[in-house]
Amino acid sequence: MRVSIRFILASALVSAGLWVSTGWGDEQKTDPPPCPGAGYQAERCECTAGEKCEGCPCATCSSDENCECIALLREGTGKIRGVVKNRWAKRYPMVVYIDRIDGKVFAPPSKKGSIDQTKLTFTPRVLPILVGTTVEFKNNDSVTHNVFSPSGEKYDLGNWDEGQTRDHTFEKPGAYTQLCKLHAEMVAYIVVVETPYFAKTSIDDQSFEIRNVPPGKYQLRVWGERLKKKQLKFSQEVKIAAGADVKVTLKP
Ligand SMILES: [Cu+2]
Repeated sequence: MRVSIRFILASALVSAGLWVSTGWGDEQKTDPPPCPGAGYQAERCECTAGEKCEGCPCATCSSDENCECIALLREGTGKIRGVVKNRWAKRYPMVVYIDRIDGKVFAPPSKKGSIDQTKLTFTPRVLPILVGTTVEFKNNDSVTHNVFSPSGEKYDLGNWDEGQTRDHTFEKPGAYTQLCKLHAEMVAYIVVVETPYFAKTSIDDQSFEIRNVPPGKYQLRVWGERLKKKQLKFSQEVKIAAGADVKVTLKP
């Protein structure tokens, strides 16, 4: 049971009025107080300064970029953890996702996805999003950049200089190769999926984790920029029960 000591301790501190915020950017990081309401499980996640933490209904991030906050595993859901065994997963992140859930359409998040351009590189290289999500393309380089994609419904957002941004909303699922007409070496991939249940693999150990999956039987799929057509058709069934922590090995 991971409704951990940290949770209990934090609850006790909050109810005793002893919670002291040190600012999360301080050297001694202190967990923010958990959301009120029982049955939540504390998990770490990354988030953006000043915004609500993804997956957490009450925690707001501090002024630090990419600070950590507590995300919460929603009650009655399960977690899928695992690794992707494929040689390319050691070089490029892959996206593991629940393909689709019949009869279910998910509202896109109000929070935009983000791709930055610095040092003639798109960051991140791979961005998985839920269909309908708007992505903000930044330019934090001292040179002009362009953003276009030859994939799917195609887009060309034009050229712009440092400090400006452009938005694009992805209305159809699929993998969009993201290029810059001014710098042929620049590439990124936006992977638009039909459920919010997706994760990116780590280059270090090829692991991934998908949280807050409602109970059910699903098909897990894998996208990778170097995977061949046949490999992209790979799928593996996974069954989730409330509170489950399911471990899988995927070999596309
Ligand atoms: Cu460019």
